[in-house]
Amino acid sequence: MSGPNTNYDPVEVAALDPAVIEAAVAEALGAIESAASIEELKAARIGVQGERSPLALANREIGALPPSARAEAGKRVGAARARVAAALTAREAELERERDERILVEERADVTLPALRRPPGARHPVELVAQRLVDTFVSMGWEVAEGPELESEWLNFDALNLGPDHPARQMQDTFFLDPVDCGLVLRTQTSPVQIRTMLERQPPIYVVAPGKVYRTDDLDATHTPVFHQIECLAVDRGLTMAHLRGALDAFVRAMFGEGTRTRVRASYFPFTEPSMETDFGCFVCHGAGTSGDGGSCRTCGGSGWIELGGSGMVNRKVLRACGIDPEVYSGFAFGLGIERALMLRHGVQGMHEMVEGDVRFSQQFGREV
Ligand code: FA5
Repeated sequence: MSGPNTNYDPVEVAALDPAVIEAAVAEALGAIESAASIEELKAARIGVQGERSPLALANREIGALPPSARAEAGKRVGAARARVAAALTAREAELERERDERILVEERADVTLPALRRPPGARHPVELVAQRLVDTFVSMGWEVAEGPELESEWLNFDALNLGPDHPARQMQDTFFLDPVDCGLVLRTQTSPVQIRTMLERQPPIYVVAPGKVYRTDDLDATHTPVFHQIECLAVDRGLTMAHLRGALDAFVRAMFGEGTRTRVRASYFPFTEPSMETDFGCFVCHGAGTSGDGGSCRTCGGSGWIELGGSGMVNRKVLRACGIDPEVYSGFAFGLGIERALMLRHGVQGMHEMVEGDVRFSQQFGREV
């Protein structure tokens, strides 16, 4: 910057020459206009407004002018800088608008595109119905008991009073483990959980045991080689057949509703005495036993009834074998097929649908049965 000089002629200061200032403004406006992005405009701003820009340098020269000349020079430089500043602001707004429009186009979300969401999973309806059965008993104060699927032959048969010659022990019913004399089977029923429970606990006993069981049955409308049962066992003072009927009725009502047709008939199980079988009315032929073409109903085999489960008063021999005095305590037990319960509750026409694993079958039930 030049020093103060009273004889100074502003016209002779090149930086303040109106033509030079006009040229600096024109150059600045050109640089601003040609900035094609906000980043380029930032770089241009340093060149036209920064400390070393022509107009900033001209501004510094004003202080060296005689006082009489400063006002006019100041106005000229100020006006020039204001034009440049206004052009910067306008170009900046323009570039920001362009950028926003571009982002809106580039980042547009197509809300009509099909969603890639995975459908939520759900448990198999057999599991759901088992849970509902368990809940029915738990709500009456019963506890849940468990046993292994690979069971000792002794617990699956002998302890339940199924002697070595009982037909259920034959190879056609039971999956034995190799070698056959290893004493292990895939359990054919949940009844061994009765024995496990009575060996572990003292009466009063009220337990419910759901689980998977295995038999060498062929797959047909009402049978599958792998199925589920739910076992209920009560041992207490003074329990009678009336309590058993009451528990069965409460269970059937809670599970299938008031109008369900069931019947009990005398039966035989070595571990209960007396024993009963509970059947429900066939939901395909509605008890008629015949199909539409006049033949016998394939679902119930023509009887009009489908077996739901067995039951009875716990055999005194079984109580004694488990260390429970039958003179003091009595007990009742029942074991029901869960797939059959699902058939009855939801009118499922055959066992195939339940075991084939087609997700369309399960989807009909959702998360609750
Ligand atoms: C028993 O398994 C006895 N443990 C039940 C029991 C428990 C009796 C407690 C007395 C006291 P059963 O073999 O009848 O009984 O089988 C019980 C139920 O399992 C049958 O009524 C039926 O609903 C179901 N079930 C039997 N076999 C199959 C199969 N292959 N597929 C599907 N469900 C079956």
